[in-house]
Amino acid sequence: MGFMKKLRILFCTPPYHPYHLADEKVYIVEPLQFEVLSSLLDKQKFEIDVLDLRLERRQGALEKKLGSFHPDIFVMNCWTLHLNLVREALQKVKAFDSNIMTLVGGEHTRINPTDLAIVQTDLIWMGEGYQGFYELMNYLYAGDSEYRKLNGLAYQEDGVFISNGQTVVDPNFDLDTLPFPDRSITKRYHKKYYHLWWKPIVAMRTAMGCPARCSFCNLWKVNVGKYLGWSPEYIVDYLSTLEEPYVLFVDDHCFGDVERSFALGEALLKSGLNKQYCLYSRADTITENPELIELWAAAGLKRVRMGLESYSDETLSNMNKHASIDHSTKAIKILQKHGVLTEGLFQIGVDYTPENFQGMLKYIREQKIEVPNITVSTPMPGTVEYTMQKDQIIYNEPEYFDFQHAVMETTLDIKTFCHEYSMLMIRAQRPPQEQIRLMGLGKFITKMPNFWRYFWSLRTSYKHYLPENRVDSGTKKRTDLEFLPWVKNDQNLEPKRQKELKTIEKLYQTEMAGTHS
Ligand code: B12
Ligand code: SF4
Repeated sequence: MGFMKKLRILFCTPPYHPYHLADEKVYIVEPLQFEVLSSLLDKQKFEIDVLDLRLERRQGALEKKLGSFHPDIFVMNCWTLHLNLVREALQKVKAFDSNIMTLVGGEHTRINPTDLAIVQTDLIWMGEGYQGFYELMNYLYAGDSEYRKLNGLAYQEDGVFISNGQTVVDPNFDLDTLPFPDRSITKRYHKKYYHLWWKPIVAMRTAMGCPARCSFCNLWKVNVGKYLGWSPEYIVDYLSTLEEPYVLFVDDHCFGDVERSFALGEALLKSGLNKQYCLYSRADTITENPELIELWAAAGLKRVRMGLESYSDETLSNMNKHASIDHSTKAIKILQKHGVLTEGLFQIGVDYTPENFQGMLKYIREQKIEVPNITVSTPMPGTVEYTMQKDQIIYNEPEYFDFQHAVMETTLDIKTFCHEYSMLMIRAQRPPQEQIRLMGLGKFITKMPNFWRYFWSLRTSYKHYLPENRVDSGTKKRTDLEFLPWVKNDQNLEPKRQKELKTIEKLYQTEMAGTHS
């Protein structure tokens, strides 16, 4: 196809699903992935708009936007829990106008692209978009079929999907040459984005990947397991362009390269930006580098989202966490010493008994963890745990994969499990007077009711476990979807690329077979 005028691209986020428990009650953060993709495009050729369906919750919002903007290309991102929502949106788009080209990428298409190999999808992107997306769009603009050769792309042709395999960022690629994320496309939503009581908040990525290898996580698998980051100068330059007082660094492990972390801390301190930062970090990095926290606290670090996972060393070891309860406890103390809040990320097991719930509560209370964030251990597609436990999954509809539903049989009956889970969240909260001190009275009054609604929703979530949704129910699902065959394009590949694809496939192993079709 050849386009003479500007191509209209509509980027669309999936909405929250009624089953998603940590939804707008807790956070809505900007779709950084679209800002990144937009930044790569030539605005002489493309007209871009964004529809954030987490904010535009009125019935028919998508259809209305399709009518007013009428895109040439409709782009969505898809995580595992979004699969059905994305499929539904694509069906709507094609029903509105079958000529609109549909393109999907994101976390789930990196892991299990075949789950979107449906008639309504034209193109699937697998992996990071920093390299390749620009070429893809330029080829489409020029009506040049050469786009079919791009790494990272799967395209529908003659009733099959032809896949060129996942793309990875070249480790020699200088990330600092990339333009800043294009926040002009989300401008009308900026004041509406928040994370807990921080509003308005901006999201920034300073690094990709993680040097650790936890069995329940697949974030370390991006870019063939390498940790890649932007320079402190680039990060500070971008932050200087932003008005928002709060910044969420979305990196999987922001302190993954300790030397860089010190340099970044220094640069932030020197910059005098006067912003408040929240980031993700492993506990052992903090324990081993307490001066890093001292430096960062001086630069504005206020909150660390730390994967503490459990109160038991045995469980941590089973998760291949390579960190102990001793690390967790020491890291919490270091953060507290410097006035940085610990957002402790924990997982409860489906085998939990009342004693286990008590054990976790005891640990959280003893450590005085300011922001306990407790999820349900879930074998996510693409992880080692998934490979080991996939036969035990009894609820495999994508909506359940939000880390807040038990996708495997629970030891307790499900109603008791949800009750215990909800009570744990409630009991783990710090006393109101302390919370008022942490977030201020105004925020406490406006935000707390939502948080309590969220805790309460955990209690009633047992209602989501419908018998007909069980794998063994014999119910036939989603008969309205037609899946197409998936063919790997391994013609004329350079030896380097062949080797890369083999390594990627090994990393993901059986997951590539498709889990949710
Ligand atoms: C920030 C964040 C959020 C924000 C939302 C941000 C957003 N963009 O919408 C908030 C805090 C709201 C959030 C909530 C949740 N999150 Co979250 N979140 C993240 C986090 C930390 C960073 C995402 C991000 O912005 N990355 C930076 C951007 C630039 O990278 P990216 O999204 O990967 O995009 C790149 C490529 O993937 C690609 N790409 C992406 N989309 C597309 C589309 C096309 C067409 C193309 C070509 C390319 C492309 O291009 C980009 C540049 O290379 C990730 C961890 C991670 N590393 O991804 C988890 C993550 C995405 N979250 C996850 C989950 C499970 C959740 C929650 C369920 C957690 C919970 N229980 O509350 C909820 C679900 C909310 C919902 N219902 O949608 C999981 C998803 C797992 C999976 N396999 O699907 C992740 C991967 C974390 C994890 N532990 O594994 N999250
Ligand atoms: S430390 Fe965090 S990001 Fe790194 S592999 Fe483990 S869970 Fe994933």
